[in-house]
Amino acid sequence: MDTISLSGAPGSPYSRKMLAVLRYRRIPYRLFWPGREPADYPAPKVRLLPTFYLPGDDGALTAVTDSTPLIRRFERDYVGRSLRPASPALAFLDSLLEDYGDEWLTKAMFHYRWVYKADIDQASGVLPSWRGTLDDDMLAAMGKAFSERQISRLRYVGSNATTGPVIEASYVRLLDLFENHLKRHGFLLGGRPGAGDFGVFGQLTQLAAFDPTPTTLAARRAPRVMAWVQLVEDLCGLEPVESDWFDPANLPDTLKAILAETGRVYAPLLAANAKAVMAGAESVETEIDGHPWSQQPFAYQAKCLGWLREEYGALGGADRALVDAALAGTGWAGLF
Ligand SMILES: N[C@@H](CCC(=O)N[C@@H](CS)C(=O)NCC(=O)O)C(=O)O
Repeated sequence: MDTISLSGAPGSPYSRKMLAVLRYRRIPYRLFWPGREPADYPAPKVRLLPTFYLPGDDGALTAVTDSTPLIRRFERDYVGRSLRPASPALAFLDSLLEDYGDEWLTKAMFHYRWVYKADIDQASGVLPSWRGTLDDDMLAAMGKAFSERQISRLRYVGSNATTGPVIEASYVRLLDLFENHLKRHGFLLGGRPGAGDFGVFGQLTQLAAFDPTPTTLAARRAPRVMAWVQLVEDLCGLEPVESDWFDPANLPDTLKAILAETGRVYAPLLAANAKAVMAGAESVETEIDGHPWSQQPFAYQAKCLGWLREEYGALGGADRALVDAALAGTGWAGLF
């Protein structure tokens, strides 16, 4: 099996997501710290972490980003230990959960890290130190430059004085709901992890295991979630079987409650964002969880909704009915 090369960093949720995927799938990899890639490696179109270096159509190495399609590509390229349920209905719910982790929970991750002083201070010291050896002056200067840049980007994830309380309340609800689910089940969709677990895991490696403010919340209310994050980091020893997946006709209430939470916050954002992108509007103005929400439109998330709609549209009648039943009464109803 070829060894896959990637660059990534410990403070990048999507790097942690993909490293955990590679370990679980037992795909051999070589990780480079950003800036330490071999000199002849190609540069990606957009510098994002992680970046994978994979053979293109002509066999030459190309730089590829975006974790969700990469997970799908590895599903095709490597057999066994699949992240995707065979049931199309369950696979759709898996996609929904992955997207929620990647695109909604990341708001909480970025928000807590770059709004609270304790979190800013810790990140400003630790994150630049991943780049290599730095003396005190250099570290202080890099920490300051890095945090100023990231704080100026809070608007991209939609964290501001109006939305902050909505983001925080939704993180706390997720902790409680996931904690409750983990009393009976090892993963979101049963006894084996799906892509959605890794999407949620990536963000939780920061929220529940690094940044002090959200990690303290997790420690107080969700010990099982903290333990889960530690376990999912390396699932190479898990031996999954097909029957580990939930029966989509018989989903536990604890999962339905998590799906309802994703529909409560992420579904209205996706709908309003897609409208704003289509209309070329300057900002997304909507209501989430009964509170005003205002942020700049995000073209990528309009694509996310497009992909989810495509997957839903490809479901057969019986699978569609199962998905509709799982999402009935949540904010997702009517979006597909
Ligand atoms: N959709 C991408 C998102 C990747 C992403 O946003 N990565 C962040 C770090 S976790 C990044 O590299 N941001 C650019 C920067 O910080 O300059 C994926 O799933 O891989």
